[in-house]
Amino acid sequence: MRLSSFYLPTLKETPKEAEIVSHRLMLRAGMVRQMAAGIYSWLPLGLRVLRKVEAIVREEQDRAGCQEMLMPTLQPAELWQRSGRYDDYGPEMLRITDRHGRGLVYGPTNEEMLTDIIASTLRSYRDLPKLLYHIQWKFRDEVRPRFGVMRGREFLMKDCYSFDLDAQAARHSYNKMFVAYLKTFRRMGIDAIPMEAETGPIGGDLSHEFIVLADTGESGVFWDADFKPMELEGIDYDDPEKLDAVVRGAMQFYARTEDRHDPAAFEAQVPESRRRQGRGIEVGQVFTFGTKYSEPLGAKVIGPEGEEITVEMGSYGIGVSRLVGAIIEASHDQDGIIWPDAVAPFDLALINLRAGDADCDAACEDIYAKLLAAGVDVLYDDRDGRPGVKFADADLVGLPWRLVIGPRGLKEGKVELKRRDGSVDENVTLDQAVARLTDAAGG
Ligand code: P5A
Repeated sequence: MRLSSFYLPTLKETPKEAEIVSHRLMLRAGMVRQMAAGIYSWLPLGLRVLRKVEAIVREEQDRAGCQEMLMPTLQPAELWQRSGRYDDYGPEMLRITDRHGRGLVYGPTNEEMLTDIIASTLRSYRDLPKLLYHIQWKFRDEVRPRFGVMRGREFLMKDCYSFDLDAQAARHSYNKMFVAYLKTFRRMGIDAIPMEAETGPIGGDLSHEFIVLADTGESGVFWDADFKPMELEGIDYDDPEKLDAVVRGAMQFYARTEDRHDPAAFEAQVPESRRRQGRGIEVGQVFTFGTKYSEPLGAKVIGPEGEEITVEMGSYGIGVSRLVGAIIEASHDQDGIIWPDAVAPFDLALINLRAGDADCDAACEDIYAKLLAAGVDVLYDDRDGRPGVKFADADLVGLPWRLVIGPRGLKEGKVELKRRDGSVDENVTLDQAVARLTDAAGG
């Protein structure tokens, strides 16, 4: 993509309304624009990141044996009256009346809707288990939407729902999702700690939030500094014992959100030197809640002995749009974003230091074509502008690699290859640059 034609409305000024760094950087880098409180448009640069995050979430859901579907954003109010949540959900739920006077809600979550689908389609215990998910916009009329896409009113969520025959099978589904979440967040280059959490309006008795530690996070959290990231390679989702061991391994460390915090247990389990208290961003939450929805909505199957069995359920959410902000909170410096490779909007910023100079233009055009052909996603700064502006924009946008081509280096056949995180800073030949970048892009 040529920067001269790419729609990238960057801002020089720091927007006043943005209280935290990820929100400031997303606005300044031209990723999003606010349309109303907590409601955003995603501009091309932001959308590229959102789509990458979404793709990783989707791949890991599929690997864990979940099947993707798509439910609508608008739901009949009647479904929520049947589950009893129509009144319980309160003013957070946006209620709409259509031209025929029928009640609709803009879905804040989909337990009712999918349970209703299952109730009217599954007949036999042989149809279970089922793990179904979708990635769809949700609406929650938050009292105080803030921090940009972190606490939006309209936001993109991946929500998965499990349907099992008994509590043990439901626990296996919960464990599958727990491990899939650890893998998902790790692939995005962030550490998310699973913490015991309250179940809130979703309900049930067992729940974990996946927390990225950050001072700007909205959740107060307590954890054991010895918490170790788990080994996740080669885990077979069909091996219940192995999965259970991973989940138990994670749960043996004290890690809880403040609603669940138990000071006495914290002191008993964790030596003082390892006790940590701080703040974090909740990027996902998993729940298991038995028959809370299947009972009132009639999701039953016929068991092996011909008896009726109400299915056991769980639900599992990831804040897809929130993750974009959370990743920036976890990875930036004073000059801008530092994208982890897996979610970067492009792989490389190619900077032509003297656009209009015949040699610089020729070298840039040549390497741009070669890199694109090798599968490297390049944002080529071909604008006619000062080097300082180009460097500042490249730092702000934060692509993992930067290749600078200028008249002086070119005379010696050299270009400058850098990593945004500072781990590489070398003068190399054009051919070496192509080889290195092709390698890094997995080509
Ligand atoms: C689980 C899936 C649920 O709604 N039902 C379906 C369950 N869980 S949850 O914890 O309430 O939400 C799941 C994740 O969505 C993100 N999230 C938000 N992101 C941005 N703005 C918001 N206002 C917002 N509310 C929730 C969080 O990442 C949460 O973990």
